[in-house]
Amino acid sequence: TAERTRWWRDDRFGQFIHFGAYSQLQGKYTRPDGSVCQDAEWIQRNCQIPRAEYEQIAAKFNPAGFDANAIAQSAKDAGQKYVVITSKHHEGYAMWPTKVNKFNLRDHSSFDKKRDILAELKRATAARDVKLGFYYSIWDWHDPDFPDPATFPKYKERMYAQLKELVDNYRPAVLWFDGEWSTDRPNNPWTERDGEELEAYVRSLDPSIVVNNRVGKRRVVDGDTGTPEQEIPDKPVDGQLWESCMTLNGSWGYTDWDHNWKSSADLTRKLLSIAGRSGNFLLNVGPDRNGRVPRESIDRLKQMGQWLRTNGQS
Ligand code: FUL
Repeated sequence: TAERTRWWRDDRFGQFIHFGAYSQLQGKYTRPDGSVCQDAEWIQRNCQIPRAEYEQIAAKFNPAGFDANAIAQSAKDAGQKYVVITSKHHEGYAMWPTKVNKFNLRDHSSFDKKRDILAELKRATAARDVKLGFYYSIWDWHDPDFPDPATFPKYKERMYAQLKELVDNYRPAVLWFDGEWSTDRPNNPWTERDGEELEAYVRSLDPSIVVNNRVGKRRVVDGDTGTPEQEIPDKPVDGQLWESCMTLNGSWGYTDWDHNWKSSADLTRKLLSIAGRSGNFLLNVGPDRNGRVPRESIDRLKQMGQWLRTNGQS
């Protein structure tokens, strides 16, 4: 762990990116009766969008404005040393041209078939000496084999195959798992054993990848790093590396209605307080349906970077 996490412990500050088919809705779903339901990356579940309709929405997804260079540069300017983007969130939609299924940005979208945004981001970050990692949700709302204990092993095989694609094709520095707490499998939850197996599998693919504790049951022995969410822990767990992930407003995925932005002074104080407790800060942006990061987010990152440079912290 010590060797593997050296860069991660030095770097302290990263950029989280929540981007998926849910971004197409920009936080709003109009029900057949005309009423509007609001949510972000959880919109499919929380607004009970029928599966077929969600698939139609995903088929329209065309983030032509996604600009990997602008994103990597925004991280660089902010003093962020790594970027972690959602490769697949709970909705099950893969953001790279996976061969495992068709529910992905190449085969199920209106996007340019020649583009691969993870490959673009890999190139753009590498060119700026910024590391790239992937969020990957174990919980999958789209795969019919996920909730059923009898078929779960088939799902698991596909998940393993997708992870191998991600590692082989993009050499990520981090794998940030999530959704191990799925409520779709109450009697057959993701077990300690499942987590240990998955972690061992990732190590076998590439032992240098930093893995978070949501790979398993969030015990200190699971993965390399703890994952407090939307909070700065008073008393970090003794001996555990940790990373607070946080939103810039109140949402992970893009919405056109959440204007509850934290100030850059507040964010800078949070970064300092986290770093002072030997933690990392993973600060989130959510690109819109076109792939563009909101101006409010870019401004805040820029201001944080300016403060860090002026005060000799970057
Ligand atoms: C949670 C997820 O359910 C949220 O959508 C988000 O991705 C957050 C970072 O982790 O578990």
